[in-house]
Parts: sequence; structure tokens; C-alpha cells
Amino acid sequence: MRTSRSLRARLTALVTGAATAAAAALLTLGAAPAQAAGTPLRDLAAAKGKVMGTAVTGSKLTGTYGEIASREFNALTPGNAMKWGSVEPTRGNFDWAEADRIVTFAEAHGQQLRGHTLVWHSQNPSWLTNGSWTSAELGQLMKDHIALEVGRYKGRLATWDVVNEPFNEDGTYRQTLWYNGLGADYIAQALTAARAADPSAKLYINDYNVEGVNAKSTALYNLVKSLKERGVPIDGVGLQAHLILGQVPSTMQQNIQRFADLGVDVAITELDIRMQLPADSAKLTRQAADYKAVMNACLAVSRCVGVTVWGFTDSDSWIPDTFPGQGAATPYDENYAPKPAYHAIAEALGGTTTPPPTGACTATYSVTSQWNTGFTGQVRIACSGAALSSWKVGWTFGAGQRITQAWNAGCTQSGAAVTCSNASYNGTVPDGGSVTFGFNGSWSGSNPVPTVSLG
Ligand code: 9MR
Repeated sequence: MRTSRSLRARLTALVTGAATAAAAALLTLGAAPAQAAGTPLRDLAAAKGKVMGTAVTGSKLTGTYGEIASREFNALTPGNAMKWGSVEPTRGNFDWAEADRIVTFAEAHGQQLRGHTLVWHSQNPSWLTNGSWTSAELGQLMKDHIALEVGRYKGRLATWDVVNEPFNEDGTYRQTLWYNGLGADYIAQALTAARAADPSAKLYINDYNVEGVNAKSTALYNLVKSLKERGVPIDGVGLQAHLILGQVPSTMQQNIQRFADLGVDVAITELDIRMQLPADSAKLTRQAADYKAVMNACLAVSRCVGVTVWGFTDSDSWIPDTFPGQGAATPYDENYAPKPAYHAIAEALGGTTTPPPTGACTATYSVTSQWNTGFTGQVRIACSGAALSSWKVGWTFGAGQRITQAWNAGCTQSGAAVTCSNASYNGTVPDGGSVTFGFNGSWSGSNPVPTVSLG
């Protein structure tokens, strides 16, 4: 089942070839679909037998966020909801609400689920990290946790990241609660417990900075090899791929292939590509090429099952909090407009999207929420390879809607025709930048999205 399409309809008016503010201000051209021309990523991926996933935040799975998550992706990973600290904040007291919500959403939309993550050094509850445990107690806690959480979703999750981030950069084992208490064998014990709890789930070890051939990925390779030789259940390796603009490892495909040759699957599990802010059209173009390179590395290896992005919108990305001054790492901007990276992913998957021409400013109308007789909408004006010093957008409502209130723009309505102009403080839209204004309106019967022109 797919969610209603009414909220996701959005139209873009292209001011083509508007290299200057003056030219852009003079032109009022007809609308072209922003992304309707493109097949959703999930359908493109499915046609190739691949996963195209995203990490999600359960509480956000409504409105435009939920629309995109369900329309574009055939797999979901809870970004935080299944971590130990989330599900058992105090010992013996469980909170499955967000995890359950994501699982239910995914099932309603025919999406695979990737459980994340069971045994990690981070985001553990304080009762666990602050406790003093014997080795036997720690081993039992770990196994009980795995049995409980994997068992809860038995048969419903395609995959589990059983062990997360076990290695240091030099390929030695990370000194964690688990390693210090149980030795390196904690990994085999965790995998064995997960297999017992859900024999049908694919079991992965997941780590970062293991995308190319290096000391860390070689340690992971040697571990997987020895686990396979010992008969420990291991089905795949997750290469997180938290990458930096312009730094996709050149050995990525070769690295994926060597794991595949060991007889395990490979997944790109947490892809994002961060840049120094502000973003501009040159950086976004480079980012698109980087996204395509990662997609192509996976697509070239049959045992690479697919790619998951670590959040699909810049408004739901961990990067700005962790790397101050950096961001714009995901395929959609913070207003849910697809970036060049989105189009690059689609193209790598065999799609034929038509990205906005370079040297254009676009206006995108969307309904952000809707109730009985009212709605809230927004229009986003974005420039790439062009800029504006003032703007005016117009549209004609098709079903009697009326604007009741607007903010960040001056709007007038005459009959069905609406005209909105910039406020005194937001007329400038720089190259690579955007401005958004919002409004409330009334509707009855239907609330179709109008064609917007930017002039
Ligand atoms: O996206 C997650 C973010 O919201 C959390 O604050 C953070 C805490 O470490 O974890 C993020 O996800 C991580 C993932 O679980 C494992 N690989 C690295 C990810 C980014 O930190």
C-alpha cells in the first residue's frame, strides 16, 4: 500500500538559461515536473534486484518525509530506534514504540528492514555501561539481549547488523565493553545467538572506513574469512560509507569483490557524502558524481545487495551535529527537494530522470499538511548555477482554494490567481541557495497542486 499522492505532488517552474538575476526576474515560464519524470528509486533498484534503502526516524514517518521514504526506498533501517539504549533505557524496562512503528510502516509499504544494531560500544544504556560485570554475566547479558530483540521481530527483518564497528583504524580490535569483557570471541558468540533467534535473518558485521582496501578493511576481511572457516554464521559485511566529498576510495569495487569472493554478501549500509557548507552547484555536482561512483561500485558486484543512505534528507542527517560547518550530505535538501545526488543515484540504477538544467532557478510548490478544510503549503525557490536578487511567483488554484495567511512573502489573491513576492529580507537567492515561504489556505472537495511560475 502506498500513501496518498496528494501531499507529494509538486511542480517546478524552470527559469531556463537564467544565468543572471536580471534574466531570471523577467522570465515566467510554464511548469515542468520536478521528479515525476523519474521512476522512484525503489522501482529502479528492484528491477536490478538491488536494495535501495534509507535510515529513518520513526517519529517523522508522516507528511512529506513519510511520502518520500515510502515512495523512493525499498528498505528501511532505524537510525537509532533499535539500539540497546533506545529499547532498554533502564534495565528490564523496554520501549519498542519507535522500532515497532518503523517495522509496521515498512511492512505496510512492502519494504525490507535492516535491524541496527545489536552489539556496539556506543548508544548503550548507562545501566549496562556503568555496571561492573563478570565475563559470564556480560556474555549472558549480550545473549539475552540478542535473543529478546531478534526474537521480537523474528521473520520480519531481512537483515541484522549484529556487530557494529569492532575495529580500530589500524585493524586492531577496538577496546570495548564487549572486547574487554569477552575477548574477540564476542563476535562469534553474538552471531551464533542471532542465528538461533531468527534463522532467516541475514547476519552482518558493519563498520566504517572499510569501503576501500586498507588496514581496517583487511582486518574485517580476515575476521570474516576465519568466521567462515570456523562455521560461525556470517552472511554479510556492511560498509557504512560515511564519505567526504571527492574522497570515494578508488578501490571500493575491488574491496567489495574480495568480500564477495569469500562467500558473503556486501551492503553499503550508511551512505552519506559530506561537504563544507555552504553547498554550491560545483560541490553538489561533485557530490552527484561521488554518489554515482558508490552506486556503480556496488552494482558491478552481484553479491553487493544494495545501498542504504543514512537519512535521505539533509534535515535528518547526523552530519551537522557531529562535524560543525559540514553537511548537505544526503540526496535531498532540507526542504525535500531532490539534489543532483538523487538524480545520479537514479541514473546509476538505469533511470532517465531529467535533472534541472544548470543555470536555473526553480520554484517548487508542496502541501506540507492538510486537514478537514485547511492546509499548509510552501513554495521553495532554489538556484543552481544562477542567482536572484528578487523574485515573484504565481499560480492559479484549480479547485477554489484560498490563501488565508502567508509568511516570508507578500501574497495577494484575486479570484483563483495568487501572486507572492519576496519580503524585504529574502529577495536574494544565491547560487546553490534557496528561500522558502509558507502559507495557510482553505480548500473543499479537493486540493490539487497548482502549476507555479517564477518570474
Ligand atoms: O544517525 C545516528 C545519530 O542520530 C546518533 O546520534 C549517532 C550516535 O552515535 O549514531 C548515528 O548513527 C551511527 C550508526 O548507528 C553507526 N554508524 C555511524 C552512524 C553515525 O554516527
